[in-house]
Amino acid sequence: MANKVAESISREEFFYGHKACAGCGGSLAVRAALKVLGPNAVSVLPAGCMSAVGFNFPQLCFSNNSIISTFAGTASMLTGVEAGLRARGYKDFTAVGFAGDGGTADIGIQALSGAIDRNDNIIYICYDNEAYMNTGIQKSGLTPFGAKTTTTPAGKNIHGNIRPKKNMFEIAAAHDIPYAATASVGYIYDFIQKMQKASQIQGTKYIHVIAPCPTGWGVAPDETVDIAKEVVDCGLWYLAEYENGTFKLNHKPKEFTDVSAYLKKQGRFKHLTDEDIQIITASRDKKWEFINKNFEL
Ligand SMILES: Cc1ncc(C[n+]2csc(CCOP(=O)(O)OP(=O)(O)O)c2C)c(N)n1
Ligand code: SF4
Ligand SMILES: [Mg+2]
Repeated sequence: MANKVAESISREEFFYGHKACAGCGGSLAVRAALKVLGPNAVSVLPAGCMSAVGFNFPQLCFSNNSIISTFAGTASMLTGVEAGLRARGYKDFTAVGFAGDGGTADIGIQALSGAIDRNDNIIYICYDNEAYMNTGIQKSGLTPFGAKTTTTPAGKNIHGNIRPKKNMFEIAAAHDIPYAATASVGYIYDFIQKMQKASQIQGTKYIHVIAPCPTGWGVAPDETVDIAKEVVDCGLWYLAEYENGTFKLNHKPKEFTDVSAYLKKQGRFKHLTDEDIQIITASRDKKWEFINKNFEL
């Protein structure tokens, strides 16, 4: 399965020459997604790292048509782009958005909810690096429990973020969206396949891809892909789809790898105590109880 995808993927590049940090997972997600959608993708990027590193006048680092939206307005601009091009008689294009976790789960959630409700024919990708990275690593609604950010510091009395990560994939699915999926840049073929599938479905599509940020996570640039794989293998993230009213699990690890090993290799979790790690492991197990009960394999 993997080879077929590797063979079919375009050698053309649509996102290059950008100024992302070495090892940026978000830029990997954008690059792979655009390779699937091709030159007729019209991308919308709100304020966030991918617009900051991709639009550097006079260098536009997208070779397809691309535009920056307001921070909150990714989905509403996608709606406008899709309707406008359709009204002008264009048929062969894909309106695709690339918004961060803050731009999706916090400030952009209302516009996204509206677009799903209207079932606009768009693909919305949330590249999740688990904090507001572009403005210096602040907590978002998708920052996991225990992570140290500049707004959730770690000290004697408080050990990083005290709130759990929002269930954004399930929130999108709860709208009865035609297609929603989770992914990780550590399982890039799975992501590419989901992009291909989304490009063939009519209506709103939501893909939530874990995209580590070495700068904010405190890992080396060459660890991005491994850490994005490990978060799935240790059960803190899962690869799933929602289609025709049904949740489907795409990958079930036979045995989870060590949560503690995953956490301890990242600067943002270095302060965690054994007790904190137990809390994280228990919430993983609770989540998997839900997944095993409600998701088809
Ligand atoms: C209305 C508004 N509020 C705040 C900002 C400042 N701002 C720009 S990018 C950004 C962080 C974006 O975080 P996220 O969506 O997670 O994307 P990332 O930078 O992590 O890629 C913020 C707060 C803004 N541009 N507009
Ligand atoms: S700060 Fe993080 S998300 Fe932003 S460009 Fe650098 S690696 Fe990518
Ligand atoms: Mg972010």
